[in-house]
Amino acid sequence: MKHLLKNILLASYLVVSICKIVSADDGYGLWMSCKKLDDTTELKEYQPIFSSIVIEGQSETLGIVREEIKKGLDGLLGTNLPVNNTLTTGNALVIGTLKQSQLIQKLDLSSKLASLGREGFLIKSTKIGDNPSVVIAANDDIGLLYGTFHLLRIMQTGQSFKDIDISSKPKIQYRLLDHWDKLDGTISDQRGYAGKSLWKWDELPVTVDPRYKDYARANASIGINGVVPNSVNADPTLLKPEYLKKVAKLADVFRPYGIRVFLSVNFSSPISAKFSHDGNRKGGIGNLNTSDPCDPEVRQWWKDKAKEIYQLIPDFGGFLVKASSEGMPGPQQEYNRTHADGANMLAEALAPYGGIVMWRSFVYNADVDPDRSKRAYLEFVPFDGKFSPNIFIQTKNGPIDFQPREPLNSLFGAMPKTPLMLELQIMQEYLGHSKHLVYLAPMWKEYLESDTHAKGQGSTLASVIDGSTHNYKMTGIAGVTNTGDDRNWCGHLFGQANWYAFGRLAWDHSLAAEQIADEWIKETLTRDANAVSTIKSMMMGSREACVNYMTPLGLHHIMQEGFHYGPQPSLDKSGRVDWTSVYYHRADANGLGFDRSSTGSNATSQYFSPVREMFDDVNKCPEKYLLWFHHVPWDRKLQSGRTLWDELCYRYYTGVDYVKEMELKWAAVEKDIDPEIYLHVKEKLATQEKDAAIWRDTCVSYFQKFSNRPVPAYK
Ligand code: GCW
Repeated sequence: MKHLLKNILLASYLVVSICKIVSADDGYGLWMSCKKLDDTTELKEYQPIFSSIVIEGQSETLGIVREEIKKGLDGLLGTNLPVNNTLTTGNALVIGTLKQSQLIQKLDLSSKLASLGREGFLIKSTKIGDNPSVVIAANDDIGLLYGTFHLLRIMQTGQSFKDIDISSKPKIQYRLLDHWDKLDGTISDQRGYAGKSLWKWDELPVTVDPRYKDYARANASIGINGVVPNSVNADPTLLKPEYLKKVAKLADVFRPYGIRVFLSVNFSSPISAKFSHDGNRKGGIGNLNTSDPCDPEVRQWWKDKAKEIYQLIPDFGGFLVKASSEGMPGPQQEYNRTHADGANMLAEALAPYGGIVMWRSFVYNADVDPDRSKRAYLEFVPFDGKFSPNIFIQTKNGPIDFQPREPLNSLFGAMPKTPLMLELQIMQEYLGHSKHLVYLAPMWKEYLESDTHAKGQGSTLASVIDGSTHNYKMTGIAGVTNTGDDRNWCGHLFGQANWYAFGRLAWDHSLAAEQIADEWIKETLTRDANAVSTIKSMMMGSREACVNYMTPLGLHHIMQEGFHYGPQPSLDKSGRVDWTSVYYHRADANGLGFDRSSTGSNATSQYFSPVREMFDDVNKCPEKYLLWFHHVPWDRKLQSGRTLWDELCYRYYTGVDYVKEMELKWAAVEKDIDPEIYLHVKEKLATQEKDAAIWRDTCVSYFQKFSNRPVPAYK
């Protein structure tokens, strides 16, 4: 009897556990799971509209459109819809291009489509015969795929199709994800916050991990159209013939999803291995003894390499280059040549095939200029107009390095003749890695909306990079990705929201951060209205909270060296000052902050008027950048009426309090969230609270030694 009872208990335990496994969500499906809509009003509207799907034409991309629309609609509506080549039943969803679809040709859409380019699409409710229908139309199959994903987004977010008439095309041409993945599967400088690299180079080209396709699919769903699979600290090995075959295999998987492959290249690649030193950083897979960009043999080497690549990958995108930066070789120190010499050589090799060069402006040099933030401007602005037309200068949003908050990089607006490509970081290198919930879209919007005043008011960063300010012939944006081989892709489930938001903003930078959050929550977590608004409220303030508990009021770069996670406001063990926290915050008995005004390093002079004067004047400088541009006395009164010291403490405390509030809010939505995801996020938030408090306590007690004032009580 006892035995029987034990067996029954064991059996029921197993059933419960299996159910849990089946129902639990491990986050792999991202924002694309298309679970059945449980809102009956929506189902009532959607079901009759979509009684069949009609797709005319054939191509690999159209095959994906068929697969996605069927899976998506069946999932959302709980149906098993037929996908036909011709219209047979009444109300249908018709998907096609002008070229391949007779139904679309009859609808008089050509003038609308004419302005949508290759990637744009329209979604419109219309009548075919007497039957109300919805159409997705585009000029090219890739536009149809983007339109398909957008239609599913409309349904997942519960919008109506009544009189729907949407035209959409990307505002930016090159929308790339940059990986910092190394060939051994680790991520450069231990930045693998979501596990190891997705790319299994040792298995390619024979075995193709099915995950590559899922990755491409996720990217296509948000409009990403290019991928750099390897780190900017580039290993030249990837340019060897056997590796190029592996890259070609990846390109084959990505192509039907509208994604082109680009490669990070090492400037010293043409040098023979026997001349290389310092491991991979200094290069060498060629047979030359130089990589001087003005040497005819070096130029020929790159031309031959480009030819070899294009034979394998006809739509290859081009090269990304980190040159003369952080130990990477380049034209400058080694050969006394310029950035333009280096970039133009590579551009010349790629130009015959339509390839581009993305030459990074991330340079700093302690010997030449004691204020690192000024370096890129000084090195690049003099060469405006000297770069070949197929070159982008790829520039980080801020002048230093992906800090929780920086002012805009002064290069934007200052190179009217050279297309600047914006580099953002999705991976939260300085914003709590994959341990902290920090929604980055509000930060990216802050930059995109920053006004450079390059051509008067309204010359925002967005208008610089989308080409409207200076009529750039090419436009681009890149995001350093946060993806890895963790089951949920990003380590933190909410890291997915940043990947999603990057793609959405790359397509349309005018979207509001809040709208993107709204979409992502409904697609990924829950459609319950209260829960959606609670989660949105957690996300929207999370970046400001992170700024507050790490680096409030314009402080920056006071994290641990190397690992870039916890705080380290003091000198490191070596006692070195250059480029350590002490160099950046400059705390002393008088006050805090780096004087970059005209009385200090004069970095403010790199901005256009009136931004320059605003940053330069301590009375006008926005407080969020105060300690970035000024050394401010501890007792100076700020807008709140508090002194600098009190305000600093206040910010550190409110930052941590926000994390506590997020924990309470998350607990309040438990019933609306998948249990596995709920627990995962709950644990992450607990870590975030603990580590945010470490930031606060470390920084407040460190700065107190200089301010010599008591920590005020706020509660
Ligand atoms: O942010 C710094 C990182 C390095 C990175 C470098 C860069 C890949 O700490 O890990 O190198 O920037 O952007 O090149």
